[in-house]
Amino acid sequence: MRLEELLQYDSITIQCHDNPDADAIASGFALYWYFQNRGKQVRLVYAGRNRIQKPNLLLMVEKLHIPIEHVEEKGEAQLQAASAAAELLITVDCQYGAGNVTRLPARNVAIIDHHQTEITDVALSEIDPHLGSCSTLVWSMLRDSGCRIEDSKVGTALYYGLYTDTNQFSEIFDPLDMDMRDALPCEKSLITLFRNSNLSLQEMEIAGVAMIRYIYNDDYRYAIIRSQPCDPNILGLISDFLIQVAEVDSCVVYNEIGDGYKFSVRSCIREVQANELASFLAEGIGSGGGHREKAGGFINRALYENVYPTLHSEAFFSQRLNDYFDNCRIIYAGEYEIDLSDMRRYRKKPVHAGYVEAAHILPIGTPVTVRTLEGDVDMTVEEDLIIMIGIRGEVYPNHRENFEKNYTVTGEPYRLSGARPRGKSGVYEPMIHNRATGEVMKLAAHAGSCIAKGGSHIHAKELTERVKVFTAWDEEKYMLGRKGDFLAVRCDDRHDIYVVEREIFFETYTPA
Ligand SMILES: [Mn+2]
Repeated sequence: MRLEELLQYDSITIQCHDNPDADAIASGFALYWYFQNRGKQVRLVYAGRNRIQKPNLLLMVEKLHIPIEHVEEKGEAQLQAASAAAELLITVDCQYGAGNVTRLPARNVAIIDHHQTEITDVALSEIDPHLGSCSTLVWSMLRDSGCRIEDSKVGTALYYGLYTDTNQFSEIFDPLDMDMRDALPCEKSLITLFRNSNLSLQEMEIAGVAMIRYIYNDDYRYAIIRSQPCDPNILGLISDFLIQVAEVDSCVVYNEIGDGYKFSVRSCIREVQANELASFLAEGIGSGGGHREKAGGFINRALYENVYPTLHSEAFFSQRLNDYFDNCRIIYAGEYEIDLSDMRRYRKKPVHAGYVEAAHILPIGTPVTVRTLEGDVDMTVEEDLIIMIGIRGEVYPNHRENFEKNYTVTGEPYRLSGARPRGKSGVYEPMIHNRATGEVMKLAAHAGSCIAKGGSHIHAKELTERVKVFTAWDEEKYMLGRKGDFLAVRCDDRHDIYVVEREIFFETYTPA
């Protein structure tokens, strides 16, 4: 759905979920601003028994002049008036008809949300559960409709919406979220103010009580804490505290919220990457991700109850963590003696790739970040830096000598194909950010085509379990292999061990 489609209506009511949080308020506020600037009659409302009372939200509303109104449930007439007069009702950060939002009467309905899709019968819907915040979704819709956010009040609101929904950005993982964080005009002093009015005394007590009871596994040195219902930021607070305990190498802190479980993950050992553990915990029943040390996620109640109808949540998290540690082999490639007896020989096919000679597009010494669906890759432009774009749009640095040995330049322009689609918004194209100037360019637009010379031989076998490989060239970060992926080792270097994703493997290698 595009925002322009909603311009056919002249009077519009925007509704946040009940007990609105910063993300819902920010999303609603940005839409309010958009429609008001286009001459529409707009209202921004929320319903439910409780008025906004968290100090940070009260400050946000006051300092950013957000015209949000509370419509009370008991005043049926008022409820009717709030939306019935409007031609269109838009629910933000929630889905019309779902349990966390009071159903207001409406002539036409639209949904803009970033939770798992729950309501499927509303045609005017934009739901993208990949995103860390609904603010990001609204921001990208505004951008797609050619609208630039120059108003720093709106910018600050959206920034704070993402900030609070991703535990102060520590649990951010989608590239669009990072794009918004970097692009918005934002009054940082206000963020500081909001951030330090985040907890009520009651919530401090909840955090304290939560820390008295924990599950600890001394084989795997993990801890789990379940907290009473509280603002999700408190999960981050508790887990930041818990991970500092000497006996704890990784931890999960979670609580129950209306439609599922929200959790934070922390790790302080290289064998467990918090983002990978978070996505493992939520696999098939939600979403999770973040950074190596800090991550988080969400588990959808309906999906959970489908898969684990009788399991209570403490048991779920313990079992899932045990499964995570039990069923995984760790390979330190530098010292690992690989057994070739059950591996087959394969040869690299002459696959197409893209390459960018970095020094041709930016001055030598420029710090750059290449942003892809898989994450950010930082590099510095050097004379011989070649940035490669693989068959799935994945990006990695190479050096001229290695490049010339392994690839033939075709002389044709490069066309990005095969990149992984990302939700409804389609493909996220790799972008190169000049960190010195803030300039952003599409990487593929500057790429030429090349073909792998092929011929290089490897031994490989299909994985029957999860494997983490610390390659010989990166001992800090592992490559994860799942069942069905391939473990590979170069024939001419028994310590050059790595993992190739199943699909990429078949596209790249052929039996020798
Ligand atoms: Mn949200």
